[in-house]
Amino acid sequence: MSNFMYLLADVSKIANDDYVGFTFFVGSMAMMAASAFFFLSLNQFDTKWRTSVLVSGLITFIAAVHYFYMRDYWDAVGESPTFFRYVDWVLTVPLMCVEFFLILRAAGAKQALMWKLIFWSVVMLVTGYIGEAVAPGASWQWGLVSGIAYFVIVYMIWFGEARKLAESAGGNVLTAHKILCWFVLVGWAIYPVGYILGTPGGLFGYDFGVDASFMDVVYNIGDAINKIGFGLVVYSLAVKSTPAKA
Ligand SMILES: *C/C=C(C)/C=C/C=C(C)/C=C/C1=C(C)CCCC1(C)C
Repeated sequence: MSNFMYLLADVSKIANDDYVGFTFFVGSMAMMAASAFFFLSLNQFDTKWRTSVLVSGLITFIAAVHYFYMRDYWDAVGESPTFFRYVDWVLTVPLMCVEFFLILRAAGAKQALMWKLIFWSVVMLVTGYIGEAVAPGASWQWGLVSGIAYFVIVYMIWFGEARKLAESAGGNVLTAHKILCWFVLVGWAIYPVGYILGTPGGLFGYDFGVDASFMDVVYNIGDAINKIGFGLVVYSLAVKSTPAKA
């Protein structure tokens, strides 16, 4: 078979029955398109909003690079690319924490707030990785620690100091902050649900018997919603906060 024929065979296989491969494929395009959109929009904003939109673009761009790689890995090895999944998250989730800091900076957010959010996000992801890949025999214990770190983040942004800053900022910043809070509470909850369903014994030892490829589909959909949607909230805040040019 020529290379071209391989390519055709590959594409039809993905389109027909390989939902993981297909969502990796669509995911990489969506992340790439979103990155181009965020990067190319930068010039239209006041300098103080540019960093926020730039970070939105970096989040989707880092994800796009991982998605291209994870798609190939899935195609070649036929296994879930768990390790690269977590490398992606450990880079992009702290950047989402940076977004909270950036939009609250004008209201007086201190870097300490950013570092606290980053710290808890790294705890959440490292312990989650251990439970999923290193010590699956103790997956619920590690998942529990990870879940506690997740709730610390939820608490800080919903009720803690981040919330207070958002309230003192008011207006568009408060609205954007609230929407981002919903992303973290509902959008991010997709991941622990995938973990519980897909890791044998993930919920206090209970086994739902769902296989790892199901988790990949769930995570791929979750990533697209969370990374692109989150970035668009920041983008629209920047649009609303930039005075229209005459
Ligand atoms: C773009 C990627 C994002 C927003 C990834 C977020 C991932 C999480 C919120 C993962 C959370 C987990 C738990 C809360 C417990 C079980 C283990 C994890 C790592 C799946």
